[in-house]
Amino acid sequence: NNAASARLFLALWPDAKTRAALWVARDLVARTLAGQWVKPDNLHITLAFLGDVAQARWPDLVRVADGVKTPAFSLTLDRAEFWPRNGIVCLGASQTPQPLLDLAQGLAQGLGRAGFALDDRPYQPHLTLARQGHSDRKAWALPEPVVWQVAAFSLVESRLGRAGSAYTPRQAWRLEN
Ligand code: 2AM
Repeated sequence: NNAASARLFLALWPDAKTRAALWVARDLVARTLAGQWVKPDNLHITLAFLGDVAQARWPDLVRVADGVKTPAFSLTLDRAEFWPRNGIVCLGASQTPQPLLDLAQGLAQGLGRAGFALDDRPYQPHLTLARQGHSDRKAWALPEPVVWQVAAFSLVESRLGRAGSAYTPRQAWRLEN
């Protein structure tokens, strides 16, 4: 990473209250299985992963985000999942709100039109709790779902440090009420 570019992604970034609730759920899940746990400040749901973006492209990115008009929505994370394919332990929703899908799709389309390279895997909203996980179960219900009032999305920078990745929100966009 040099100063002229940054590793970026667009994400749902939890407010303090939601982050605290996520941490409670994470503690419960952490009791039952092993993995490399994500730090509390890093918890998020990716909307679109951009990778290294040159500074000169930032205005184009902002324009795409400005152009997306989706309503605010409520997201209920009610299940934990283990994905044996890549070892990810995450929270998910048994009911994905349509505005979340619209938001991710709107961003992907706008970014594609603006010439940003995105991976073409189908969007699967998830909040990663741990990587390199091990579990016998593939999915289970959370005793207490986390209800997240999603009112904004963020452009987040990822920097690799000695203590692992640190994610910093750089800009936020409010969803329409
Ligand atoms: P993950 O949690 O499933 O690993 C920062 O790396 C965020 O971007 C993570 O939430 C990660 O998802 C997500 N992401 C999506 N596509 C990615 C990719 N191709 N490479 C790295 N991270 C990606």
